[in-house]
Amino acid sequence: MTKYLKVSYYFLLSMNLIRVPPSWHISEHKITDSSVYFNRRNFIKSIIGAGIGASLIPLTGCEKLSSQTALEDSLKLAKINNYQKNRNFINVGRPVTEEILAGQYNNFYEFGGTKNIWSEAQKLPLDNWKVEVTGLVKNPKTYDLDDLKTKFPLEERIYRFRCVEAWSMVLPWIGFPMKALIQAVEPTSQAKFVRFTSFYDPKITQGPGFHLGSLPWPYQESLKIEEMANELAFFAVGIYGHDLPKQHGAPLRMVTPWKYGFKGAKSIVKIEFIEQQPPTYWHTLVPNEYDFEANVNPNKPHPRWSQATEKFISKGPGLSWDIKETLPYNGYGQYVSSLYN
Ligand SMILES: Nc1nc2c(c(=O)[nH]1)N[C@H]1C(S)=C(S)[C@@H](COP(=O)(O)O)O[C@H]1N2
Ligand SMILES: [Mo]
Repeated sequence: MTKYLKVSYYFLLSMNLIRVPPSWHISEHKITDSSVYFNRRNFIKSIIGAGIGASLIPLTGCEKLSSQTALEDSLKLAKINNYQKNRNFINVGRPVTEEILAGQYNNFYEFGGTKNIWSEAQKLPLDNWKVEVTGLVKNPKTYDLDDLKTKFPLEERIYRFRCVEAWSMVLPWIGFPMKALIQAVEPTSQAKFVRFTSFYDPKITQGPGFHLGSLPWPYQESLKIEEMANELAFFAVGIYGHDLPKQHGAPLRMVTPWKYGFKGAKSIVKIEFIEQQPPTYWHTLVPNEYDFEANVNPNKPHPRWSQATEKFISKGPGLSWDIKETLPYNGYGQYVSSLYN
C-alpha cells in the first residue's frame, strides 16, 4: 500500500494535480483556512479514497470553529508553578503568538487532516499515561504523568517554531532539556539514535471519514543522540504557563526549534535508544519532500514551494500573519550548526 501511495503521489505530481500553496507575496492578510495550504493528510486521503483515476477530491477546509467556548475550555488547564524562566531563551526578536491562535491552528494527523483539529484532539485519553524509556540504556524506566512534572527541573523557553508548510509561531514551552533524560537513563555507547513514538489507537484517533490503516502509524520521529544531547532539544509538558493542551501534544511532546515542526512528535508514549536510524513517519511516506534531518533551511526549497520566507502567525482577532524571512536552522545556528559540519 505504501508503494501504491508513492506511485500515485508521483503520478499526481507529474500531472500537476497537486495543489501548490500560493506565493508568499500575497496581499491578503487573513488566513482563510487550511485549504490555502497543501494539506498533506487530505491529499493522502484523496488518493486512498479515489485512486488514480479520479482527480483530486476537493480539500475539506472551511470548517468554522464549532465553538469559541469549547476552544477556550480546551486551553483552561492546571497552572504549572514550579518552573524557572530560562534567560537564554526569552527574546527571539518576535512576539509570542497569542495562545488562542496557537491553540486553534495545529497539525495532529492522527485525529484528521485539518488545521483546526483542536476539537477532535480532545478525544486523546490522558488517564494513566505512561512513557516508556527503553533500549540501549543502563537505567530503563517508565515515567507516569506525575514523574514527568516532578523528576526534572522545569523551565520555560520561548522558541521560534517553523512548520515545513512555511507557517511559523513563537511559543512559550514549559518542560525540561532532553539531555536531562539522557543523564537519567544513561545510554550505552552503542546507542546512536533515539526513536520517539506517539500515542496511537485507531479506535480513538481516527478522524471522521479517515481510513488510514495503511499509513505508517504510529507517528514516529527520531534524532541522532548528539542532536538529543544538544542544548536546544527539549521535552514540553506545558505551554503558556499551564499543562500542555491536547491539541499541542499532551502530556509530553518533543520540541526541536532548529528543525521543521514535523520532527516534534506529540503525545509521546515511548522513547527508545537504538543503534540504527529508524524509519520515521513523513520520511517514510514522502522521502523526497521530508528528509530525516529536517533542519530549517531557507536555501533548500521544498519540491513544491520555497522555504525562503514564512507566514508568521501573530495577532488576532482571527488568524492573521506577517511574512518573515526564514533563517538557517530557524535562527539557532549558533547552537547546532557544529552538529552538521
Ligand atoms: N503525533 C504527531 N505529532 C506531530 C504531528 C502529528 O500529526 N502527529 N504533526 C507535526 C507537525 S507537521 C507540526 S507542524 C507540529 C505542530 O505542533 P502544534 O500543533 O503544537 O503547533 O506537530 C508535529 N508533531
Ligand atoms: Mo508541520
